Amino acid sequence: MKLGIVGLPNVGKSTLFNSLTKVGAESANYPFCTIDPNVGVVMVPDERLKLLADLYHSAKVTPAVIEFVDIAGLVKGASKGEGLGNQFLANIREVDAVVHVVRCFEDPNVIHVDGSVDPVRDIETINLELIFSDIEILERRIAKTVRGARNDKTLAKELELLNRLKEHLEAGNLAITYQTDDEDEQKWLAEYNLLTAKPVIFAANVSEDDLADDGASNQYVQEVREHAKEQHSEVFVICAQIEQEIAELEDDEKKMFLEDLGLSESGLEKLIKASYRLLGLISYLTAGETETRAWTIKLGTKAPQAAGKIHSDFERGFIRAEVVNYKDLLECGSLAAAKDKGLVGLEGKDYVVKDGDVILFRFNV
Ligand SMILES: Nc1nc2c(ncn2[C@@H]2O[C@H](COP(=O)(O)OP(=O)(O)O)[C@@H](O)[C@H]2O)c(=O)[nH]1
Ligand SMILES: [Mg+2]
Repeated sequence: MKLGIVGLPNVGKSTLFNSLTKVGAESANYPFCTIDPNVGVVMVPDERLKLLADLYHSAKVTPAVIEFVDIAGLVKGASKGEGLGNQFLANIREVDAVVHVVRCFEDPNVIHVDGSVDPVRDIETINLELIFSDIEILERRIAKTVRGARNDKTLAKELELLNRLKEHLEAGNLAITYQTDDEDEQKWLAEYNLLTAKPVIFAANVSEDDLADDGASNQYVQEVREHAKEQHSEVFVICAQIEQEIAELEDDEKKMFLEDLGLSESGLEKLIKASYRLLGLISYLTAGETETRAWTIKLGTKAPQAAGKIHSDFERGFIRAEVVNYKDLLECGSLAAAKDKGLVGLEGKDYVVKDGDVILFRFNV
């Protein structure tokens, strides 16, 4: 999974990015791999892994990971620019979801590019650039389709969609709010890979004082929440500056620090949970002496496809899955004890994998 961090300059994107990737640096299995300075890999915090690893005395623990990209340079007019601006937009095209950082903190020392704090105006500025960029893509596609559409029913249908989508965007709407039940249309929409069709999570960057009540007393945050509802997005409240301080701490210090602030989890944890929800993701687990590991799948994935995440042979040669909920396994103390109690299911190829399933796949190739 790849998340792109976007927003106007000076809203706290890099501060957030740095705090996220610093946390990643602590992982032994995924050392902070700097693919380039703006890309970082972060492990998904998952307390179930440690418990299972203790049970199995696992030599290795491998969490699921998320890749973050700090996408700078989105400003008014970015979609018009020949060079750089468009390059930034191209970076967004590659991500699964967008984390849109908006400034909800007052600080006279940090300049705002538009002179004042106004998160909804900022969101609209960025959205407009994304919309312009999408319209350009649609126009190019229309130009390619128009000739063939005269003699080809499928192309004619696609052209209708393209024109309807273009109107939708020209009216200031995002592609994600374009609703269709038509399977062809859904397929084409996925192909176009429009920026405004991507799921968005807003990160409302507040000052430290606004953290404890989750931004409830911050008027800007309320405005962002209203706006997010309209565009089917989630909001989470962070203080990027504090997040950076938290990232420097050891685990037990971290807990105390968060408690002092009246928080139960760090911004990173909130962000990862929000992205899992938004993208409809869950994790199943594999556990053993060699390795205990979390695997990310889409909600609704069946056993063979889930097995395919580990290795294509597991999917191809899938026979069955031995499945036990991690809590049951921990309570029983061993797989054998869980079996005795009838808590281990033998599941076939139609089994839909659940969050927290510990699975042993049987396969034959
Ligand atoms: N007061 C305050 N300043 C912040 C916060 N987050 C970031 N900043 C400051 O705002 C400036 C711009 O932050 P940066 O992360 O570089 O913004 P970017 O341009 O969006 O990447 C820096 O001086 C940060 O220290 C915050 O939560 N509160
Ligand atoms: Mg930056």
